Amino acid sequence: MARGSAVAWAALGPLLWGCALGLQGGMLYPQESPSRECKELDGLWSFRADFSDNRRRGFEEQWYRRPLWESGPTMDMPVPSSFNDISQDWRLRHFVGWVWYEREVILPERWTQDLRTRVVLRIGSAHSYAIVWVNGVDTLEHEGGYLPFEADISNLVQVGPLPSRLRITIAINNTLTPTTLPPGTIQYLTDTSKYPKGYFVQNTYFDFFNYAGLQRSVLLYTTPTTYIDDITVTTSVEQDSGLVNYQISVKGSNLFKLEVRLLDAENKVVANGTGTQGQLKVPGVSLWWPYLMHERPAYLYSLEVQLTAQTSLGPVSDFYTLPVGIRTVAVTKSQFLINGKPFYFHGVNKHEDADIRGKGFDWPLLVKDFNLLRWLGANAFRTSHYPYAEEVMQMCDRYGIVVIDECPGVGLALPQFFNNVSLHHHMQVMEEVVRRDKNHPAVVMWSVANEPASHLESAGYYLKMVIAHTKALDPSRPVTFVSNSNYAADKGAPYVDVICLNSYYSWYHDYGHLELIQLQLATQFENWYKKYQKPIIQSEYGAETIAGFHQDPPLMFTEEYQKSLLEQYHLGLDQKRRKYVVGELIWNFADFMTEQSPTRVLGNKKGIFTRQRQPKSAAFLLRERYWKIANETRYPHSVAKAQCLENSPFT
Ligand code: BDP
Repeated sequence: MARGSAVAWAALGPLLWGCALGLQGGMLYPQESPSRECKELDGLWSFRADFSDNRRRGFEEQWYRRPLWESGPTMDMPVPSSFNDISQDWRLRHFVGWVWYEREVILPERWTQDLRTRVVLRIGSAHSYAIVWVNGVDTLEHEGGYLPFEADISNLVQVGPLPSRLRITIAINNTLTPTTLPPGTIQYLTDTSKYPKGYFVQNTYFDFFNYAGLQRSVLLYTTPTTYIDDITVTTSVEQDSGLVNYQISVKGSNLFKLEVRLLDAENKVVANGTGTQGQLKVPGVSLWWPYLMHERPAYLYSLEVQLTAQTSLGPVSDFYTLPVGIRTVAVTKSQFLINGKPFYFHGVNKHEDADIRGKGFDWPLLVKDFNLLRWLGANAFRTSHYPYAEEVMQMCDRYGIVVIDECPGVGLALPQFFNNVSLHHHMQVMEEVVRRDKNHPAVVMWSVANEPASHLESAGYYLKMVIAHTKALDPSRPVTFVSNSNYAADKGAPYVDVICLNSYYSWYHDYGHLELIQLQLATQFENWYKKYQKPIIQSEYGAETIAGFHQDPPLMFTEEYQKSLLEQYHLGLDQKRRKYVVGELIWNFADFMTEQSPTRVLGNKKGIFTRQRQPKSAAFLLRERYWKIANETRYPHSVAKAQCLENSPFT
């Protein structure tokens, strides 16, 4: 596709699932419907870390065979949560190896007696490698910590006289190796004058704490035995009509009928169709617009899919409803277009991170964060540096927060990490990310990595392959990775659609010299644009700031320094903003936990909010800027401005 003209991804048609390396089946978010039931297994689980020298006692003694308490002492562990900050045991906080979770559950009789019911066990995420047993039977394994996986356990629950009591055991290993994503290394320290025999440490090459455990919900859900396995939707716009292309995969039988209806936000049917694929036309469409870009942002239709099928045991029906936002995404050599209008990313980078729960999903935190994003006037974030919980993505669709969806390709810092095994795994992870998030209108771009050592030749080939694979999986969205390399040395940039750059002027070098920021930023932008002629996003910038530290004239680590650094960046960004710079994402939304080191004071403090989500002075500065930019870039201009003022209780 020639550069220079707008590349409109949405027009390229449905996803090419033939390109997948080996994923079986879809990963539709579990939902209740007339044909489906869900049973959440959140709450207290029994937990035991395997502190044995080789960390393998659990396997040697087969802890999955009997209730966990019979194998030794267990503790209560909340799910979802990281296990690290829950107890008073320092060994558990830093634990590397296998931990064991267990929970008993009683199933309703209708789940076990009706053989037209399919029972599925789904784990929202388990960081990083997981093995699952049901009643002692090896059921499921999964590698990778930030994506869901599931197994059909019907044949385990629908046998025997009293099968409805289930014991679910999950062993999780948080060790990171050169072929995991993120990668890591285990270093044995062999100097016996300093370290006991067998002493090792986990080295990571990224800047967040390697929280682990069952960090997202675990649940059981049912479908009929012939069921809607997957739905893929892409959208485009033709004059004032929206076009919704759908593709549905059905499993369990070939004898079925599919009916689809598209409903608007008032539950009025606006289009319908039949069969496994088709196109729905919506005249007078209400488009999905980002927050603050339009007077009616985040408009969602509902795609109702109804399946009726014949099975050997009689007829079954299945119902699934998918929220659909109709919008287009396109990139020119200097713009990022949503619905054909220039979109400027004014937002944040986040982490899944909070006191006590670590990376555990938490509803109050979710809603608080979205209220803060709205308050800030942020219209976008990047899922730095791994895919976030599905509930977060759903909120983005509903609130109009645009997402750059990043996979856990972070810490690819050493040459040995660019090997064939890692490449294959990385491609598979992209398949899992795309499979899970492909239908979210909020997701406008995939990011395959953060700050890989992209100056290496091997990294160039590796990134080329991962990006090409992601584009083949989803031709409907642009693809990027986030670089901190020099423009002349970077080997991955030729393959991306948008250049994303991290730079820390006056922080990691030229400490304290705020006066250099504008010059250095201008040089950065000009060099990259001259070489690649692609739109650029400043994907990270920021300064470490301890809330409550003050100094004027500004000194590093104070709130005044963070504000001044931001101001200088903003002056630099404004020089290029209407030319080819299409976004700015602050590092970071909130303070977050990292490994201990002499350069981190109880974690990374570059948040504009504290870890407890209280604003530092910079939050007010950023808020003023984001609302100002929103007022300049909104569509249609007159209506939306009034709306914005109404919506903001603080202006
Ligand atoms: C960037 C990384 C990010 C770090 C940040 C920092 O992408 O993960 O947390 O630096 O040092 O290079 O604060």
